[in-house]
Amino acid sequence: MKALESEVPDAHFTVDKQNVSLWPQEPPRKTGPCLGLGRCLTVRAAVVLLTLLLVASVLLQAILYPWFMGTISDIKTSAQLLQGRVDNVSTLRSEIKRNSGGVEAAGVQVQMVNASLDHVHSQIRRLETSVKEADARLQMLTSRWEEVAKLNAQIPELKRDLDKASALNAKVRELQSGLGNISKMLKQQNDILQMISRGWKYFRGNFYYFSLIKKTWYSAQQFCLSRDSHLTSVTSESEQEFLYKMTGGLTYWIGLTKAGSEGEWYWVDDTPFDKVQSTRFWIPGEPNNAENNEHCANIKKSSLQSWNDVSCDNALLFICKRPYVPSEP
Ligand SMILES: [Ca+2]
Repeated sequence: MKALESEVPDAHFTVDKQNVSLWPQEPPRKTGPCLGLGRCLTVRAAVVLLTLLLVASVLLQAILYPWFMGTISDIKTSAQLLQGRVDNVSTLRSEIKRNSGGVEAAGVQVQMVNASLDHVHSQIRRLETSVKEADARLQMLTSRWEEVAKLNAQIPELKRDLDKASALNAKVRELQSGLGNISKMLKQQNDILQMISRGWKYFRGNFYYFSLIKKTWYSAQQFCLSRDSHLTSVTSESEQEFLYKMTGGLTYWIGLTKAGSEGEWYWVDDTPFDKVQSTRFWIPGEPNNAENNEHCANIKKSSLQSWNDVSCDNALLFICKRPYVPSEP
């Protein structure tokens, strides 16, 4: 029995200063001797095995714990580093986001700038076109200006020519006027010559016809009317002188008459009768209205005082008078 007790291993040992006991301190309760030798051996082997396993486990723990702890610490450190990197990555991402926003904004600005540049380019092209047009116009104006300058240089010469032409024109007008006057005078002379050729005398704007036959005063007036004239009136001393000189002492009817014995003397061609002036043309003592029947006047003498009143029924030579009216050219 004692040999068996000494073969029982000590179930008490120390790990990490802790007392480890596989069973209580007290020695196992003494049981009765093994019921069988085989069965007792099996129990002991199991105990040993368990003990070995336990020891191995403790040893493993003792060896592996620090390693695990180190590994965990490394892992923690690595995790912290990773966390730091992750943080850095998110910071970078947010920065990238921010930057990408900026880049987008910059892209928009670049597009705007490009659009502005396009606009500026189109304006520059337009300006270039305008400048070309202006240049062309300027060239045209310059050429025209040169033409104007040439014409301007010719102006004094043209002015002199114009003055000459003007003077010539005035002379031509003068000559034309002279020619017109000459033409008129020729026409007048022609008219006068024609009348003279028909037996009329011309004196100061009037034609006078001295008849060759005798008629009563009324018939003589009718004759004169048929020749666009009247028996003559006497309106001035010079006319009176012309007439009495032309009569040559013969008696001629003149156009002086009165309406009845009480009537006033009047000229048959409607010339106003100047009673005062006419006083000098009567033969002294005339008009005497002999027998109250002398209502027509004649030129009886070749002198200024030549008029006499006689009966209108007498047959006498007569003088027609017709004012000269220039015929239209
Ligand atoms: Ca008389």
